[in-house]
This record gives sequence, C-alpha cells and structure tokens, in this order.
Amino acid sequence: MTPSSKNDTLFARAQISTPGGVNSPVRAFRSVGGTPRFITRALGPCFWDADDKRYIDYIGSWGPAIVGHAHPQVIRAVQEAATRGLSFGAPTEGEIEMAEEICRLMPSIQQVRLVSSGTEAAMSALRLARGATGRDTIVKFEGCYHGHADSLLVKAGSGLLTFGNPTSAGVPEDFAKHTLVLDYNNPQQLEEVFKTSGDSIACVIVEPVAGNMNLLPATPEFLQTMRRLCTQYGALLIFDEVMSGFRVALGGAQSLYGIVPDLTVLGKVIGGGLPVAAFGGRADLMGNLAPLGPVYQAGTLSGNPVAVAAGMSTLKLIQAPGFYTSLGAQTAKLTKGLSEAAQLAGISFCANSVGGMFGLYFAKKVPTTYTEMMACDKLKFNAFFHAMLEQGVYLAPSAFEAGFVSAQHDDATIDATLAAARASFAQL
Ligand code: KE4
Repeated sequence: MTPSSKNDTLFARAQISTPGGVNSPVRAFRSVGGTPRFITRALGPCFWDADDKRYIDYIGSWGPAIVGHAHPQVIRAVQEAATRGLSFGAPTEGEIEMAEEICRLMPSIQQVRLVSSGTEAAMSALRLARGATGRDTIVKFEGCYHGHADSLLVKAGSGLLTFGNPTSAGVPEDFAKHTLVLDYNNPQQLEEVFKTSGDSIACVIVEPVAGNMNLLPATPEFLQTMRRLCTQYGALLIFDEVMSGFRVALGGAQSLYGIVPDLTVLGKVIGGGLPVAAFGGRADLMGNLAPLGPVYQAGTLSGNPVAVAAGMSTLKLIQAPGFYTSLGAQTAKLTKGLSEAAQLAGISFCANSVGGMFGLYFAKKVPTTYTEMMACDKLKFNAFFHAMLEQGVYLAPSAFEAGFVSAQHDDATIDATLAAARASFAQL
C-alpha cells in the first residue's frame, strides 16, 4: 500500500470512533493483514476504493449483489419507494408481495416473517423451534455460521456429546450448554447423538451449502440422515439459506438436494443489498408466533418498504430465463481457469463452486470436512489475496470465506481475473 493511500488515512481515522475501524469484523482484513479498502462506489461487477482504484469484486456484499452492483432497475425501485416515505411502522402491500414471492419460490415455506438481518432471522427461528417443541437443546455444526445470537456463538466442546463452549466473551455457559456442536458431513455422529439425546433436541440448524468456513457443500447422505432423524425424533430441521438461498439455485439448496426443511432462514439476496432477511416454513409452526401464539418476535424496521423494494426488484431479476445457468457457467469458468493457472505455476490449489458461489483452497484436494478445510494453506491464500488485490481483484479477505459471482461478471471480467491470477500465482 503506498504511504499516501487514502485507505490508510481513513482506516486510522475510523479506528478512533469505531472498534477495529469497521462495523463487521471480517471487513478489517485481520485474517489476511494489511489495510482494508474503503469503498466509494460500485457498479456491475466492480467497485472503487478511496484511491479511486477499481477492483473486480468477488464478495458482492457477501452475497446480496447477485445482479451486480447498482443495477438500474434496483436503484429505480429504491428511489421510487423512498419518495413515498422511508418507514411507517405499519403494514404495507409490498410486504405481502414479498412474502407471497418467497412462498412461491420456496414451496417448503408456507408462511414467512420478514426481519432485518440474518442473525435476527436465525435467532428467531431457533426461538420458534424451542417454543414449538418445548425442548431446549439445539444442534449446529462446527464451521457453520448462523449470525451472532448467543446460542449460536458456540464451538465444539470436549467429549463425545461435544456440548458447546462459548466462542465469544459475554455468552453465559448456561446458554452454550444447550447447544450441541457436531461435525459437518458426519452422518454417523449425528445418528449416535440422536440415539442418546434425540428426545431433547428442539432443532438442527445447518447451512446446506456451507459458506462460512469457505465453500463446503453438504453430502446428500448428511442432509438425508438429518431429515430422517429430525422426523423420527420430533425435532425441527432448519436450513440456514441466508447465503445459499437464491444464490446456488432459484429454489435455494433445498431445491438442489430435494430436502424439505421445517423452517428456512433467508437473507442477503432477498434484500438486494438493503436490510431484509426472513424466516419461514410450515404454517402450523409459524402460527406459534406473536400475535397469534406464545413465541414473541418483533422489529421496528421489519419489512421496511424501501428495503423490500430493493429485494423485490432483485427477486424479479433473478427469475430471468437462464439466469442461474449463466451464473453457474461463469462461476465454473472462473474456478476452472484459476485451477489451470495454479497448475501452470506448480501451486497446490483447487477450487469448487455451487451455482454463483465458489471456494478456493490451497490444498491438493477439495475439502469435504471442517478438519480438512482447516488444513488448507492459509498463508499461501493470504499471499495470493494480496497479489490479486494489487492486480485489481478483490477476493474475500479470509481463507475461510466463500466467494460470489454476479450476473454482471461477463467473459471479459472473468478473463481479466484469470490474467491477474496467472500473474499472482507466479509470485507465490
Ligand atoms: P447477518 O446477520 O450478517 O445479516 O447474517 C448472518 C448470517 C447467517 N447465516 C449465514 C449462513 C450467513 O452467511 C450469515 C452472514 N454471513 C457473513 C459472511 N461470512 C456476513 C459477513 C459479515 O459478517 O460481515
């Protein structure tokens, strides 16, 4: 980074008034080192930093920018909505339209409630599962992230049952002890745990295509076992599709795997870049929510009309004929090209993709478990990250995050990325 960089100046200034200088930790570049880029504007597949340097963007706001940044139809929808007022604290027709669209696109969702973040959606889904079943124990998987609600900031504890230990200060042991943390893609372990504790399990929450330990798709057997055991023991299956929803396919991961969850958590794409998230599922479960039932959940800005306008406009654009065929093809072209470039440079590297999300691994083979993922060469990734950044390509600033392609990442954009990769791999 040149000493005169405006990013350095802004970062130094930001750290005075905001912890770590950022409003979400991953943005601080602490995993990869260096100075975060302060973005000034974005368009299509690109954004520009405070030094007016252009980057091809592969985080897309961590998923929401699937149609590309500042899409004219989305911007127009937001502008039109904003002229009618920003927030009313009263119901609007737009919320009905979004709820109907989500239910139509994801048939497992018979009723849905809109909220403002994925964290809020996952937290509410957990409370609903506990309220509907009268049980306290929840099951999650190491490496999956479902937002920062207390019950979910838990890592595998010691011992077979792996009762959780907090991953964050401020989470009481009494909260963590109700969270079982198991191994992703380990159906045998799941079977054992249900045999001993199944009757006390309120729900299993899983990212069906995990994107928060880098990209790690579930095996069909893992999800099928989960579905069977939840049904058998009266536990609820919650698919956290905040990242995979409308990203890996129009119907989300549940449509790819043919699994019907009891509840689904959504976010990111359904807001198109503005704060919209949601949780929904079987109507008999959703009927437990206030004002109908005993499970309380609320939000001042839930279903915000301007945010819903951005989300609805995005949901319309992703239903264009061939949208996912093209998105998947472009993403596969990227990962194939990166693997070829690494091979040319003699670098141990592989890549994977599902729909419009991808994973890059400095390893000999694509990881299928959390342990294999943690064994990937993080230092090599960090060096590659910075070499690409200098070349004007912005990857996720962590070896353990997924990447995202938008509908605007055309052949020229992918080819420019691959040229940057060839130069970057040569430096490793
Ligand atoms: P938010 O509260 O950040 O809107 O959503 C939490 C969440 C829930 N579930 C899944 C599967 C998620 O991926 C997320 C958030 N994803 C991260 C990306 N690793 C958001 C980026 C950030 O934390 O700044």
